[in-house]
Order: sequence, then C-alpha cells, then structure tokens
Amino acid sequence: MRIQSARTSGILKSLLAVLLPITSLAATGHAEPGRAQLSGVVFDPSSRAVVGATVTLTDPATGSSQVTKTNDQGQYRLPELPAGKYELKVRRSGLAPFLETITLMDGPQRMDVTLQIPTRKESVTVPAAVQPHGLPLAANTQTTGAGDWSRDQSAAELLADTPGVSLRQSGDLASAPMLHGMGDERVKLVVDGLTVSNSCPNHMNPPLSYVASSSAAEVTVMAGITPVSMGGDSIGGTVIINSPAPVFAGEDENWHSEGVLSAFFRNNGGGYGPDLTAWVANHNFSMGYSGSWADFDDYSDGSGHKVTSTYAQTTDNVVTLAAQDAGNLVVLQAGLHHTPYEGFPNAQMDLVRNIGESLNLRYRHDFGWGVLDARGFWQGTWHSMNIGEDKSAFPMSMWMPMNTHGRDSGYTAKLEVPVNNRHTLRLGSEVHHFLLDDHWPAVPGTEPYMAPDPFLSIYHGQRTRLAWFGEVVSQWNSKWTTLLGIRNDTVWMNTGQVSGYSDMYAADAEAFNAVSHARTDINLDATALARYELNRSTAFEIGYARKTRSPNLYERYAWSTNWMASGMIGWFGDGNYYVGNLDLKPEVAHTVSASAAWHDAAKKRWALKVTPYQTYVQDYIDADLLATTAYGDSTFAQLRFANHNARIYGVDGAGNVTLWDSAKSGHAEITGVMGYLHGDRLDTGTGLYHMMPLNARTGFEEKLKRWSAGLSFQAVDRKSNVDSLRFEPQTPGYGLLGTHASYDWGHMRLDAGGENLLNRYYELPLGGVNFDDYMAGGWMGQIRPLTGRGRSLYIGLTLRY
Ligand SMILES: [Cu+2]
Repeated sequence: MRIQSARTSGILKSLLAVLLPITSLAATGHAEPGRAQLSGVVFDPSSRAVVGATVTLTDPATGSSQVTKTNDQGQYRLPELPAGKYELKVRRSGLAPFLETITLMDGPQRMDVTLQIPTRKESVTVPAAVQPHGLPLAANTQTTGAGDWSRDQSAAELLADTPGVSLRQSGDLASAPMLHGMGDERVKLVVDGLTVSNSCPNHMNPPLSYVASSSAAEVTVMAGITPVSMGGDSIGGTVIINSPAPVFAGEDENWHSEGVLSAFFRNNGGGYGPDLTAWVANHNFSMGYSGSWADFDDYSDGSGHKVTSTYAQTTDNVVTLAAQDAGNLVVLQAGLHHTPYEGFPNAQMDLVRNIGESLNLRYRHDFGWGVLDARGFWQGTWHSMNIGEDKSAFPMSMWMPMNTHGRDSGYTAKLEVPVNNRHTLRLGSEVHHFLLDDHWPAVPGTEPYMAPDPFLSIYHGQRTRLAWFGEVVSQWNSKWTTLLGIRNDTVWMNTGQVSGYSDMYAADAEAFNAVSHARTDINLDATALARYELNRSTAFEIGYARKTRSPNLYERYAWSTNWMASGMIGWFGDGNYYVGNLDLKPEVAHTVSASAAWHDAAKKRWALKVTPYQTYVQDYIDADLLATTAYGDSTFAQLRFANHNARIYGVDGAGNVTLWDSAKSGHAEITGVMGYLHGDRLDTGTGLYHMMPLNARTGFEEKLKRWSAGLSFQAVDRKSNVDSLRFEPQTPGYGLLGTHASYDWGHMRLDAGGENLLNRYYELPLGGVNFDDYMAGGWMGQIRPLTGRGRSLYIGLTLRY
C-alpha cells in the first residue's frame, strides 16, 4: 500500500524507523483508510463465463490474502477491504492464470478478467510486470495451472528461458539450473518449502529431480540478489517451485472436484507418459492427488549419432490433504518418487535405482497482527549406481555397485508482521539436518581393487544447519522501496571413521581417521536493496548481497586419493577425479546488481529490463591439481577441492513488444531474452568451469481465440573461455529453431510442436564430456563434448473437468 500523506522529512529519520520497527508498532499501530469492494466476471477467450475460477486478492505488504470462487455465472465478489494497492490473481486449471497489480479506491469497484489459453513453455518468458512480496526487480515468477506442462521436460527445463538462467545438462531428470554462472548447491532449490540434499557423490538426485514439471504451478527465480528470507547456504540465487495451492469449494457450491489428465509423446528418444492431477474438496477440507509416469529412450543428435545413456524412467506420486477455516490453513503432502533407471552420459556411473519418500506438513495462521507460515519436513532417499551396459566395453567385468542413503529433516518458520503502513517485518528460523551414508559393497573376485571389504565413502556423515533471519520491507513513498535483511546460518558437520576395499586404501583411511572431522561454520548473510520508481513506466533498482555457502559432505570428507575411488567423486560431468579437503572454508559471495525496467504505463504493450551484475567470491570452492593421467588420447586431472577467490560479471536483458491486439486478429507479440557473463579465478586468471557463452532467445507468439502458435529461435556463441584445470572443451556456436501450436476446446487441449527443426548438430556448452562413448570405445581416443538433441517433434493432449 502506498501512503503518500505520511511523508518523512529525511533519510536519517527513515533509517531510524527501519532500525526501530518494534517501536513504531507500539507508537502508530494500523491506520484506518477507507473501505473498498471488488467484484466482476471471469471469462474464457471465447467470452464464456468461467465457473469455479479461484480469485485471490493479496496485500503485497503483508502477504495476507482474500480468496473466493466464481459462481455459476462466472461472477465473483470479495469482502470489504481497506483501499490500497493489491495483487489480483485469477486461476482456473487449463487456462493461463491472470496476475495484475490493482489499486482499490473507496466504494464498490468492478474488474472483469479474461483468462487466456496457456502458452507452452517453449516461448520466451515475459518480464514480470508485478513483483509481489518485495521481490527484486530481477526476479521472475511464472505461474500456470497444474497439468499445463506435461512431463516431456524435466522440471529444471521450466527455467531454461528465464533471464539469468542457463541449464547444465546431466541425466534426463537431473539437469541443474545455473544462475549467473553458479549452479548445483550454489543455488538454493526449494520445492514446496523443502530443500532436499544430494544423496549421491555425483549429484544424480538433485532437488528438482523429485518434482514432475506437470505439478509445478508457480516457479520463481532470483538470480544474484536474494532477500535473506528466501536465501541461506547458497551464493548464486534461489529457485522456488510450488505445487498448486489446495483447491476448496466456492461460495455457491457444497463440494468441488476438478482434475487434469494429460499425456505426451516425443519422437526423438521416444519419450512418452501420462500425468494426472485431481482434487475433491468442500469448504474446509480438500484432498488432492497428482501422479506422473514417464519413460525416455536415448536421443539422437543432429548428426544422427545415438547419445547413449540419455534414457530414464520415473514415477511420481503426491497425495495432499488440506484443511482450512478462518485464518488457518494446514496442508500435509506425502510424496513417493521412484526412478528405476536413468543414464548419465557425462558420468562414469549410471543410476540404477532412486527412491525418495517425503512428508511435508505446512501450517499457516493469520493472527490478525501477522501471519505465521511454518513447515516441518522429512525425506528419505535410497540411491544406487552402477555401470550401465552402454558404457562398458568389457561386459559385466566392470560391475561396481554403489549405494547411498540420505535422510533430510527439519523445519522452516516465517512470521510476517505489517508493523505499520510503511514497514513490513519478517522474522524466521530454519533447521535442516542431513544424514548420509555412502557405501560401496565389495565385488568378490576383484581383490585387492574392490574387495574383500566394502568401501565406506561417507560413514554417518552429518550436516546440520540452524538459521535465523530478520528482514524489513519499507515503502517510503510512491517512489522509494527498500529491503534490508540480515541472516545467520550455523553449520555443523561431522563424519564417522572410514575404510576402503582392501589394504591398498589403508594409508588414506588411517590418515583421515586420525584427525577430527567436526567442523562448525558461522555464516553471516546480508541483503540491501533499494528501488526507485521514477514514473509509471520507469523503475530502477540497486542492491548488494553478501551470501555464504558451507562446503558439502564430499567437498570436505571425500578421503581417498586412489585413482579409482576419487574418480567416483564429482558432479561436474568432466570425467575428472576429486578428493576432499578438511581445511575447506565456506565460500562468501559479494554481489552488486542493478536493474532498470521500462514499460508502457499500462504494462501491456511493451517492456524492457536490463540487469548488470558483478560478484566477487571470496574462497570460491574450486580445486588444486594433484596429478594428471592419460588414457588413450585424453588427459584427466586428479583435483583436491580448494578455496580460491573468483569473480563473475555479466548482464541479463529481457523484453517484449505487442505487435497487435484486437478481438478480430488476436494478440501477437515478440519476446527476447539475452545473457552474457564472464567468470575467472583471480589468482590464475583462468576461466571458471561451466560459464555459459553469450546467448539469446527470441520468440514470436500469436493467440487468436482458441488458437495459439509461435516460433522461437535460440542463438549461442562459441565457448572459448574454458577452465583449463579441468580440461573443459571449447564448443562452437549454434542456432536452434523451434515451433509450437495448440488448440483449446475448453475441456480438451491439443499441443504439437518441434524443437531443433533444422536438425542442427551442436555441442552443449555446459554438458561436459561424453563419457559413455569414451568408455564404450575402451578408454581410447579423444573424449568429446556431449552433444544436444537433434530434431524432435512432440504432441500432447490435455483433458480437464
Ligand atoms: Cu549416484
């Protein structure tokens, strides 16, 4: 809410008000502005009334919401509210959600909404015109109805078109988003409030591998500057994925049910599978189920070469029980995830089983003076790896089972208090406890290399993190907004005594067991962000963040310098060998970022956003060379994790312009996203690993009544700034053309399209090396970069009720 009358005299006074928010709470309390009432009708693109659409009005200052449903005539009416600025969100499964910031005046007000046909995710993300809850300008939020994305993509691919994001390819379900050149655990990945640890020395089961893209309803990406309330134990940024909020019956119905069933087929690699989401609810109780199954075979690249170990199969089941009454919401989610197999073309190993069982209990209570949002969670992960048949030139002789068991548990609690009309205070606490056992059974007959004893890679590894934070969002006047936050994460790590397959591992094990493994890191993060809205069409923002990540269990505790054992450690897709370092310090990033956003006054016809940034990372966790080895014509490095200062700078750009918009000829627009970044290690001046070269995407999209169609083009520059320490390959530039079309009948939608239409051969700049081809060739020849998918056509069908 913007209150212009209470303008302060000076910045000093303003700062004092931030530092003493509790005093202001006592002194001023809530103001009593006028009362407003909003009502209207929700239409579909054919101008028919939409029954049962969920209408949510949120106060961006407090996050508190009013929710209602449209009746049989598509009408909605919200209760009386104080006048001011709100976010209006309207959603109905099967249609694209509507999101807009509105200003309510005193008295009754009418707002009719037309929900559009959802756009498939191939098109480029439009810069968000709305930034709820004090998110940075550079943050991007995408929303959709459940089931609008079928699982022909991994959840990570939902982020691929977002400014500041590039994808590091791995197994079919394990791709990792890189935000401003930082990926993996440098990015905080939060799915339904839960951060799951990697329970694998190769990170084959990252957090996003547990979420079906079809069950992601809202995806928020914050590259670089992140409010401390959404950060912690990460330095690159935060990705938040939420499944759909529970559905409850509307005002004019006693009970409510809805569902979406979809299926897809993709020809290159023969991917196919169904998704189902269903809800049954009355006014107070709701039960939902969402399930998906998908199978993928190996794809072929643009030269017709089959890229082996790009197969996968996966099943996801989530049951949701929810209850609500005035001011209270309780949600219990139980998940069962099963991946029976998944190939990893850029690793020495493949996944042969991964089971994840999770429980997630959420309680939200509105006290009137503030809102508490708390969650408790648990996940157990059972993960097994072995060498898949595709890889081995010597069938069965290379059998090497590895089993990992991880357990995550903890809570998050956030309290949001609107102190007065100007300041909102957020306080929070988190605990994340992670237990890991990484156990490699003996393989009889292979003494002394892999027998007679099992290899204890991580034995009773523990990583416990306790966090506290406080944050103030302040709306000083109609032009200035600030966000200030401070956060402490204390990380305790330890691990038990280890041992190897045989005496040949004994020296390393004894040296490791002889010293203490307990480590405590006290990490301090801070974020300061200021936004200036010059006029209705121009906004500027500048921010600074200090963020810290403590090492993971393998970075500190991978103990063996044996070539084979160290070759099993590493999540980089580079074929190198990694050894841990007990002396490793947390890495600390200092990021400065600015954003400028321009758009037409109504935020409908055009928008442009530019975000330059620079990050200096103190004690960046890189590596030192221990030794090199050569097999065939390829050289590999054995590396020990080590702290070195590093720097990444770059710029993101995003824009869109409407070409035409009328009832007769529909809506057409052009969108564009570009990214440039450069990263180097400061002591050696060498390139950092996995830096995406200059890249841009542009798209044309047209919607006309029930039709939607578009074209997209992606251009990626040659990758020449590579990490010489890891023998990272250079990759040539390329361009990819795609197209898609859909037709919607209301209860049914048909999607069809194609990717890489010109069947272009290209090497993935962040894909690492093709270890499969190299191993299948008997460890001979020159190892090559992993190549991308050739032409691929897909079709999808969605039914809803
Ligand atoms: Cu694994």
